[in-house]
Order: sequence, then structure tokens, then C-alpha cells
Amino acid sequence: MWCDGSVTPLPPTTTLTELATQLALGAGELIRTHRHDHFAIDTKSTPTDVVTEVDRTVEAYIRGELARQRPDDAVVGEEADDREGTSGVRWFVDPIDGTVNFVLGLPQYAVSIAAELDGRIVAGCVHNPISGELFHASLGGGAFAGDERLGGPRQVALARAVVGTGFGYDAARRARQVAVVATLLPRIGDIRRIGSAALDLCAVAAGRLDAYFEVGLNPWDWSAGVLIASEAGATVSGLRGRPPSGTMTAVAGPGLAPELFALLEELGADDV
Ligand code: LIP
Repeated sequence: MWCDGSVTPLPPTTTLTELATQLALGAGELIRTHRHDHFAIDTKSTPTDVVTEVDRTVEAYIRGELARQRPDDAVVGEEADDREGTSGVRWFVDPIDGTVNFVLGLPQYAVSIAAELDGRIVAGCVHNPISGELFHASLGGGAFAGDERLGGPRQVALARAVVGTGFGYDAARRARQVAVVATLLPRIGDIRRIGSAALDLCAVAAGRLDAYFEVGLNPWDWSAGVLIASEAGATVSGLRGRPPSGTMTAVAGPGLAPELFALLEELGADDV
């Protein structure tokens, strides 16, 4: 169990990863309870950038539990203001990653919770409340789906690679992003657009996608999934030797990464 004098000691049975998992499961139960309700739907940055009453309720639940169990930690979430902390631990919370899928009833959305310690993501959990899949990882401890260890993406040639991606909410940026995909697609096996960055990243960790890239993500979208993909053996990057960030989040199998990342750099995929 991770614990030192500068941080509020966790309950004896709980590590940061176990707490993230505990909160994700509780959030998943809330989502299943309310997903058929007549909930309010608002828009944020554009008419396609939606948030629901359920997103807000779920994030409030997670934040409430964090305040109770770890009152000295910082919290950054998609739907509420940041909370400062003093412990060196910062949580990234996305109550429903894939909100549009949730609104439409497409069962591809997830709770994504990650814990950062002194600037490094050390724990993460991504939970699909409909499939029940529970992806989790701790830094250096491997990545898992439930109790099953994840082996990461297959060895595959670029021309056969199935690559996940996503698009922003701004129409002008989408036009530039789709131009990149139009040039990329003839060079790879196929494209998948699942609609949840967290589940895209876990799909790479589980070997269901060979790679994934997207620009414009927020830390709550990618922090847990990048740790899970990395702990499963994938190469994670922000392209051009940079770490993953909101500018670019890219993951691929180690054999595929050099050629795919070089192609994405050539196409300017991180400059859209
Ligand atoms: C979603 C991301 C997805 C992206 C969508 C959206 P949200 O997050 O997970 O990868 O392509 O546009 O941003 O907004 O549903 O939490």
C-alpha cells in the first residue's frame, strides 16, 4: 500500500488504484440507475459538445467520496471547478467519457478516474458500466481487465493496422482532422471511431485496436487510459518526442509505433 507521512493515510485495504476502482464501480452503478431517466442535456463549447445531468451527478458523487476519503488531494474533473490540494496527489475525473454515446444509448462510454502523484500518473481505472468491463493499472504493476492481465496490441504491419481516432467539437478543426484521416486511411488497415478516448486507449491495451491517436483531449479523457495502455506494453507518445498531452495523445504497439508515429508527424496530425 502506498502511503507516507505527507498524505492522509488510506484506509488499510485501499491503494490509489483500489480507490479509483471502488469509485468507478460506484459511479457505474449510478449511471446504470439513471441512464433511462428523462435527464437534462446541455451543450458546452459547441452544439455537439454535450453534458447531461447524469454526468454532473456522477462527478459530484466521485468528488464527494474523494473529499471524504482523501480530503487533502486535488481534484480536476470535466464538469466542475478544480479543487486544490496539499498532499501531492491529484485526481483526474471524467464521469462519463463518451457522453454522446451515453445520450444515444450506444454502450461505448466509461467512467475514467486517474491519480497523479507528484506529476506522474500512478493509478487509473476505466469502467464501462454497460459491459461491466473494469480496466485498471498502477504504475509498474501491469494493466488488467478485471483479474485478467492485458498483453497490449498485436504485432502488425502498418498496412493492416486498425487505428482508433476521434474528432474535436469545432467544425473547422474537424475538417482538418478528417483531411489527415483521408490521407492516412489508404496507408493502414482501417479506422475506428468509438467515441470514447478512455475506451479507445483500453482497446489498445486489450489488443482490440492496434493504435489510437487524437488531438484536443483533456487530462480527464486520457490520463487513466494512457497508464493502462502503457502498463499493457503499448508505446505512448505526444509525437515528435513529446509526452502524451492535449496537443496529441498517441499509442501503438512497439513494433508499429515508429512507422505510424512518423506518418502522423508527416501528415501534421498534431497540428490541426
Ligand atoms: C469524448 C472523447 C472522445 C472524443 C469526443 C469526446 P467526452 O469525451 O472521449 O475521444 O473524440 O469528441 O471529447 O466529451 O464524451 O467526455
